Amino acid sequence: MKRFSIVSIILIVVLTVLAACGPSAAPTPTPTPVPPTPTPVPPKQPPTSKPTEEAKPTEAAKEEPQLAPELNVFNWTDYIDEEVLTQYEETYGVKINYDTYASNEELLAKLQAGATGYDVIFPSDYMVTQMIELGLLAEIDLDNIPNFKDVMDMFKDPPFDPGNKYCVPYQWGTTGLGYHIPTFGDEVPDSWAYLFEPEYLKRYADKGVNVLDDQRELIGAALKYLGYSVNDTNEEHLYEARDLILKAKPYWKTFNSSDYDDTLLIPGEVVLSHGWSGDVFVAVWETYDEENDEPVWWYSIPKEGAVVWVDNMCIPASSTRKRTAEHFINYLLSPEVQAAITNYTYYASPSEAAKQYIDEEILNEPAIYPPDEVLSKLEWLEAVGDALRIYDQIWTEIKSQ
Ligand code: N2P
Repeated sequence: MKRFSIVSIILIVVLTVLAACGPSAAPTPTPTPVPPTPTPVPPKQPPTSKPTEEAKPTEAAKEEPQLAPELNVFNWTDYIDEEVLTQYEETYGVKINYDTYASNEELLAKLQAGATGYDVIFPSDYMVTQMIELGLLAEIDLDNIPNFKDVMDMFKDPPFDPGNKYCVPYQWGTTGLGYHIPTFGDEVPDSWAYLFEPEYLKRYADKGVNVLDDQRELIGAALKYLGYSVNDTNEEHLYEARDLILKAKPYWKTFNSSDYDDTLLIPGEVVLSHGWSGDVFVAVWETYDEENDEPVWWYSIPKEGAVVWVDNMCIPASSTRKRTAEHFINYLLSPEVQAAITNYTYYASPSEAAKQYIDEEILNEPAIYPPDEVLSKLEWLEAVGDALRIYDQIWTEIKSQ
C-alpha cells in the first residue's frame, strides 16, 4: 500500500469553493473517496478571494473575512501534507510560514521565552490546560469555525478546554510500540516490559531501540507499566518510574520524537520504538512488502494500557491575525482537508464528516481508530498541577545521566 495522494480531495475543495464564489466558477463535483493510487496534480486554480486591496472579490467572496497576507503556523513535525498548505495559499492568497516542533514542552518553552508572531499552534490536551492557565491562548470564536459542527461528540467540550473556549481538535491518536516483525518473529511486543525490562532488552537492544524524547509520554509509559495512572502525582511513584527508566536507558539507542519514523525505514537502525500511532503506520506502509503482501513493521498498544491524545488548533494570545487564524483553522477542519491529512499522516481525524473521504484501510485499522474495548484501556494525559515540578526534575535527571 502507498501513501495516498491528496490532490484529488484538495481539488474537490477548491472546485467547491470556486463554485460557491463566482458566477463563472466550475460546477461543484460530487465528492468521491480518495483513490488508492496517486492521481496527477490538477492544474492550478486561481485564488477565490484575495486579502490585498486591489482584489475585486465576487459577491460570494466578499463574505470571506478580510484576510491577512500571511500567517505563521507552528505544528508538530511530520503532521500535515504540505499540499494542504499550498492549496490554502493558492486559494486564499495567504502565505503560510510553517515551522515545526517535536514536543509540547518545546512549544511551551518557545512561547514562554517570548516568541511572538505565531498565529496557529497545535498543543495536546494537557498542554492546552497549562497554556490556558498561563494566559498564553486567545479565545476562539466558534461562529467563525463552522466546520466545528462535524467534530465527533467525544472531542467536543473536552475537560481540558470546557466549551472549546480556546481550541478545536486537529488529529488524535495513541502512543504504543512500533516493532520490526522479522526481529520479533511470532512474538508481539505487547507490553511496556519490552521497553523497560533489561532482561527483555538484552535480546534485541544491540539492534536499536528508540524512545520518544517526550517527558509526559515516557514517564507516563513507565507509570502505566508500574500499574499507576499516566497522570500520577505521587512523588514515590514518580521516583519509581524514574528508576525504571534509568535502569533501561543504557539499552536505548536514541531519544527521538522528531524524525524517528524515518529511522524505522533505515534497515539496521532500530527494531523497536516507542511511538505515536500515525508515525509508526507511516513506517508500516512505507516498508510494506508488496510482493508477499506482508508488513515489515507493526504497531502494538501494550496490554497494561497506554496514552490516547488529541492535538488541538489554538491561537496564541500574542497573535495579531486572529480572524485569519480562525479562517485557516476552519479550512483545516473541513471534511475533505481532514481526510487528506489523515490519509497522509495515518492519524485519526476528529471530524465525523471526514470519514466518507478517509481510506477504508485506515478507518478499519483498530490501531488507528481504536474500537471501544481498546479505548477503554487508554488514558488521556492531563495537566498534573504542582507535580509538574517533580516531572521536570526527574526528566532532567533522566536526560543528564
Ligand atoms: C506527529 C506527532 C504527533 C503528535 N509526528 C503527538 N501528539
